[in-house]
Amino acid sequence: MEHLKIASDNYVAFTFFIGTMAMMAASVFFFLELNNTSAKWRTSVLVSGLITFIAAVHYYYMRSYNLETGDSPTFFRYVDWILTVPLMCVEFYLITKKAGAKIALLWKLILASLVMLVTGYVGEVLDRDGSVLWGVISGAAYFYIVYLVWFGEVAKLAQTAGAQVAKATKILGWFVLVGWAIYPLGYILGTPGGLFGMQLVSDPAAAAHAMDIVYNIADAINKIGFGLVIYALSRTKED
Ligand SMILES: *C/C=C(C)/C=C/C=C(C)/C=C/C1=C(C)CCCC1(C)C
Repeated sequence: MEHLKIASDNYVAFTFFIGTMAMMAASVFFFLELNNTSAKWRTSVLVSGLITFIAAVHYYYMRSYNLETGDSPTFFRYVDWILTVPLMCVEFYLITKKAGAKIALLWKLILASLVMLVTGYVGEVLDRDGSVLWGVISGAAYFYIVYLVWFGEVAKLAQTAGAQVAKATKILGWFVLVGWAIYPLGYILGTPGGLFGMQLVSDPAAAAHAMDIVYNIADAINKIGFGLVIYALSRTKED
């Protein structure tokens, strides 16, 4: 078997490796902490662990795929997102459930996230020439999620769910508004349509590398950060 060497300036491979380790470590942490988590928050912390665990398995594959082929593991990337982003919607539902969140709200969030991801995949893989249009549709679905979390049902329910849930929802809202906004930046760097026709990186290989690095950083921030906010909420004492 050929031995694959990683050049010290290969930041794509580096972020895939560190992403894999970070997701694994976070999963072990969330799963082991379940034992001393109160029953009320156990499912939420479990879901945090599932999100990073699913990502850890995908990162393990993406890391070796990228190392062996030099290509972007776009397919694995989207399979990961299509599983983990809806689980993040489940987190919003679980923490606002006590305040009366209905299953319909969960479906709204999941449906919007699926529209966001499927159109993103179409723009990245199936119709790259139309990447701007698909990115705009994806962005609209993204802003709908931002709206629900900041001003819509999620925000309103969180207000009546106690100070701690309200605070956690606010922080998660920042993750959605700022942390998730890193992804469209990766998309703009890596797709031929660029930013409404303006290409920021013209060399296709460099563009793909930039996209992978940006996505890897965003995943680490959002998946682990999101889980830690839920974990912190599970440690608060109140109602
Ligand atoms: C753990 C993975 C997460 C939180 C992934 C989130 C992904 C997004 C918020 C992606 C959004 C996109 C747009 C808003 C427009 C361009 C296409 C996407 C799919 C990159």
